[in-house]
Amino acid sequence: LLQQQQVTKSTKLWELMSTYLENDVPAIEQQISDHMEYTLARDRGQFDQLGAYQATAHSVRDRLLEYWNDTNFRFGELNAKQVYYLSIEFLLGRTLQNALLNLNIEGNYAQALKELGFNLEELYEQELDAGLGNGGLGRLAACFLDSLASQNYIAWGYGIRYTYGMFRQEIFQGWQAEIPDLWLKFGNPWEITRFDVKYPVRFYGHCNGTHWDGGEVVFAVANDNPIPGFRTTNTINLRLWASEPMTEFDLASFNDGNYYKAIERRQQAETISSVLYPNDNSNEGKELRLKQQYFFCSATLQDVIRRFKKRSRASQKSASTPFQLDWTTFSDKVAVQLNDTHPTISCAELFRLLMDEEKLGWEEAAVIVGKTFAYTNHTVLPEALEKWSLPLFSRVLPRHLDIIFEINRRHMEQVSKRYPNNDRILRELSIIDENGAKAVRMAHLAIVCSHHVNGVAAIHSEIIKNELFKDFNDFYPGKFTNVTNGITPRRWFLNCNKPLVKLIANKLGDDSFLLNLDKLSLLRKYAADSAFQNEWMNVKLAAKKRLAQYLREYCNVDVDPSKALFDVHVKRIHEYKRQYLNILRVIYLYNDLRRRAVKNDLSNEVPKVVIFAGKAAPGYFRAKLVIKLINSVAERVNNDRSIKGLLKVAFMPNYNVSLAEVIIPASDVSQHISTAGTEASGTSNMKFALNGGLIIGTLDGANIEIRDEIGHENMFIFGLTADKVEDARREYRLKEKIEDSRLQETVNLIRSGEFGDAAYFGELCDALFPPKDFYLLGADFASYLDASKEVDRAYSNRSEWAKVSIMSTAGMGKFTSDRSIKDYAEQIWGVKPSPPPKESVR
Ligand code: B1H
Repeated sequence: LLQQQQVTKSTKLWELMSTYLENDVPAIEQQISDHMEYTLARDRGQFDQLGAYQATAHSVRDRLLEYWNDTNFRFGELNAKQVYYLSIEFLLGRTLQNALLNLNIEGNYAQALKELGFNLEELYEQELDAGLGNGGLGRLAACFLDSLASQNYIAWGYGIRYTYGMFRQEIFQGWQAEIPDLWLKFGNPWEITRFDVKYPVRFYGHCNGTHWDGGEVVFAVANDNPIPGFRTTNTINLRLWASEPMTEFDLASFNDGNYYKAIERRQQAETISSVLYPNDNSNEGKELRLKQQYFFCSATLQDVIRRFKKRSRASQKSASTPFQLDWTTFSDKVAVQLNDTHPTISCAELFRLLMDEEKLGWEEAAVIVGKTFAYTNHTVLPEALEKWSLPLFSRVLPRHLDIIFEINRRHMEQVSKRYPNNDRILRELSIIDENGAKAVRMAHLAIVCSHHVNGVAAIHSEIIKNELFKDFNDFYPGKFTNVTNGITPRRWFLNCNKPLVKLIANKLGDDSFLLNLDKLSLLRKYAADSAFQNEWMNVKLAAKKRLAQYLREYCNVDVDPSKALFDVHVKRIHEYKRQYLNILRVIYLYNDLRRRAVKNDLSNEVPKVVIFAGKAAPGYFRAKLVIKLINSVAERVNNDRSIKGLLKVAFMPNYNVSLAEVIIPASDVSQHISTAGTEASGTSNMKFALNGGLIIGTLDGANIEIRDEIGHENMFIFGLTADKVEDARREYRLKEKIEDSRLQETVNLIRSGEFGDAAYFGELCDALFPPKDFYLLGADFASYLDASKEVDRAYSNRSEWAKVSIMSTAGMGKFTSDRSIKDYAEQIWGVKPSPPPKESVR
């Protein structure tokens, strides 16, 4: 399909293209003006902010393309093992500032735009977020791309170019409303559509042995997004596939006189890459979702194989013997990382391509598959583990179901050899779930086909090994491992908190900690230095002032940032993340304030604003109810003059990457309070602590490792530990009522209609009573209130607070995604960095 075009070699062209754009201010001005005139066709000398942003973006894109082309050329020449990171989500956020900072040209751009009459900071606000992900999983993929590029790995990302990303959240009368995300409405200057790079992908049809035919075929078209490394020219590619109808007319329909139907079919093709499924940590089992998964996996593997062949051929060019493709070298050249089970169908697809298209035998193909894939698990919540019913699967992907059956037959053979006459273990380890309606268990397929399986934080990896996949861990000793998540300090430190980065760079002598985050530990020796504490707290105050403005503008909430404690709880709304526990605490604190107000006992009270943000999956009623409750409580609390403004509550609409970049630097304390054993890792905990925010949290996910790094005394830890959770549940089920009087009082207040809508909130109240309360809010409530009180106490001592804040930042070295990527590279992929040659580092 990729038609080989006649290639013309032009020395002149090569010379012209080998010169790079200058980065001095006049050159930048000229290029921005050229793009305004020639790319955007704007009136001379008259531009609005959007036009200025777009022209600026195009000029930055030109620079990215230079590096990106050089990088791809170098990857081809090296012909070394390349990492492919497959993810159904990449939550990139905005690109302009990140690109300017990574290329180290932000200052000159600011200057050039100033000369042209614009303010670069304002132009940043014109860019719409690329919200092609739900939450932590998608943002992790984006951070990993930054670290792969910055550390000079040979790597590409692959995913889907959704026409509509994560929905925009608006709040109407306290309720969440979902609005389509038109992120492409002004075009996207950061992508390059590769009309010539497209692959056919088949669905449905019938299968005769290895011959799969009929059904419908769509094209996957490549859209490339350059990902620049930080202070390196290594610029990797994120290739996102868009679906397109096949160009041939559907002749059958056409000849039937059904022209309309033929067009309709074409539209169906576009549907595949049209919208991101907005569920975090839950699986719907929808046909279109399975098609999305296969669509991007099939296109990706066809592309990877094409590249493997091309590079193999090129590297053997000089040999005298005729070219013979050596498939046994495939896994020396290709490492595929599966970001959760969403891309797992690619294991079966590689089997299919190798056997049906390339005519390899099963054994040969199996060896290649087994050395190519590795799988990252991100959740132990049962509702999130992907299963596809057999009837659905066999209809959409008949050939793949046959392949999976054969993988499973051989796998079951191995299992019975090892555990003769053990039905329990056969059932447990089978890829096919036969308890109830039969289904394909994607995690089991991923485990069987991968050489490594990892969890995303130490405790999570232990739970996987000892509970969720215990029998697999016994069956495959050494396959399971841990790679603790990380975040990129470029976006989550330099981009979002330049004043703090500057302050630290001044103290430590340079900003090399941005590529070597362990160096932050050198800050520990200044933690008690009162002059430094002062500067530190002033940086925090400036960030809080900025957020206070947002609170006024978007939430109509007025707070004094120099007095109020900013208490932040931002993440997807989910029962296991326990925003409900937090709002129960807020209600308790409010009621307590009212009581004390009557007694004139409000002195020494720490004023605080409790800030919530996060989206609920559109079909997750209870999560939406929690949003409504938060807004109802805010309405009541913020308007009660008796408490003298000592407590404010805000729900900030439409939490996304850009809003996170404003909130995170401004947080005094943030909430990471999942029921122990449920949050695989969490990554916002790392972002807050890196920016000097204190953490109140349970011993769950990465909180545990954060505590190990920054010290127990520098965190507010509360609640049950994971090993106590099961017993606590059992105990609670036997109880007859809520025993904690403070919780009972709080529930009564909601039931009394204090916050309106008592009928709605009844459901939430009921959920706390035994034998319910699966997420153990009741069991943790008392210790949560204690921890909250301890936060207030600590905040009253400015110097003590500053010290803990500095110690938090100082302890975050481990949680850079650079370290995570290095762990993957060494433990799982077997690859090393390949820095570009010195002369190309400009
Ligand atoms: C995480 C998901 C997830 N784990 C299914 N699982 C999805 C599952 O659309 N779906 O079907 C979408 C997302 N997301 C998160 O991954 C974990 O909850 C976090 O604890 C973790 O930090 C993050 C990155 O590893």
